[in-house]
Amino acid sequence: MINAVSTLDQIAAALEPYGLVLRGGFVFDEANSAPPPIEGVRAKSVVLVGHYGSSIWPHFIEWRRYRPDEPDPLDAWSKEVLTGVAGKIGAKAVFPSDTPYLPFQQWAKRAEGLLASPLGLLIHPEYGLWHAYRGALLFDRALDFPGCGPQRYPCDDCQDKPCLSACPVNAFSDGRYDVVRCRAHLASGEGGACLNGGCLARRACPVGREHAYNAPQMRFHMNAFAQG
Ligand code: B12
Ligand code: SF4
Ligand code: SF4
Repeated sequence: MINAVSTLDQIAAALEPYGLVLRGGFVFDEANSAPPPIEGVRAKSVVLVGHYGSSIWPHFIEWRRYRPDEPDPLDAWSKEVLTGVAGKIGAKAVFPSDTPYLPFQQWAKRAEGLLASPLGLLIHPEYGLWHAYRGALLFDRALDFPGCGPQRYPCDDCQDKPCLSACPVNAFSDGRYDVVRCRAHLASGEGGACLNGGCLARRACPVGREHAYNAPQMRFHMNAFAQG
């Protein structure tokens, strides 16, 4: 195995100017098999890249000033940044919106030891529900990652589970997320609180509230989702 520390340090340094962070990684095995070969090369390791809170926002907004007409601006920004970083370190960048969908949440569980909240989003013990993935770097070699055990799972200690009762149309009532009901509410003219301030179920979670996205980022994601 190749010692990954210098590679990981290199990636972290390359991501830092964009407010992006390393979100762990692992060597593929039977439990988490590699995606099909890309350009004839099968990946051996994966490193996840994302953000906590609004760390990317000022960098993305600055970039967007010069690309006001980009149809999927956050995806386009992520692709530009990560493809550049991947080229410098001999990796291949892949993205959450690539189809067929790559199992980003399964990878993230393994890479950072997170578990899913009742909403479907992975919950982080410090940042709560306020984090996401912007891409992943695939390597054709086995990197030697520092170990990552399971993290504390905040939902175990959360008696009242306010996330499950905060949605005005009970989109999480049957143990699953009713996306049709959610989108109908957003389109009904009654969903202003969600569209402008963010999903009320997500906002009801007490964990990592101080890392909730800023207002423009909240509106951006909700409007992109509502139009999606
Ligand atoms: C399709 C999709 C959706 C669909 C369907 C989700 C679903 N039922 O699976 C819709 C459009 C509903 C959706 C909505 C949202 N999504 Co979405 N979505 C995806 C996407 C592109 C593919 C999911 C998939 O099928 N993967 C393929 C399978 C094989 O991979 P997987 O890891 O096994 O998939 C897991 C998920 O499907 C998950 N899951 C099951 N039910 C639900 C329900 C929800 C709400 C979510 C988020 C996940 C989820 O369980 C699977 C097993 O771990 C992923 C990115 C990705 N490539 O994974 C983002 C992703 C799961 N979404 C994400 C987010 C943030 C959202 C939104 C909050 C968007 C927003 N507004 O910001 C919303 C939630 C709605 C709301 N009210 O706010 C994040 C989750 C980050 C995290 N902290 O866990 C991801 C990882 C994208 C990213 N860039 O980080 N999403
Ligand atoms: S409100 Fe409680 S159960 Fe819901 S996501 Fe937050 S910690 Fe987990
Ligand atoms: S965005 Fe609003 S309607 Fe949709 S799940 Fe969240 S709280 Fe419910």
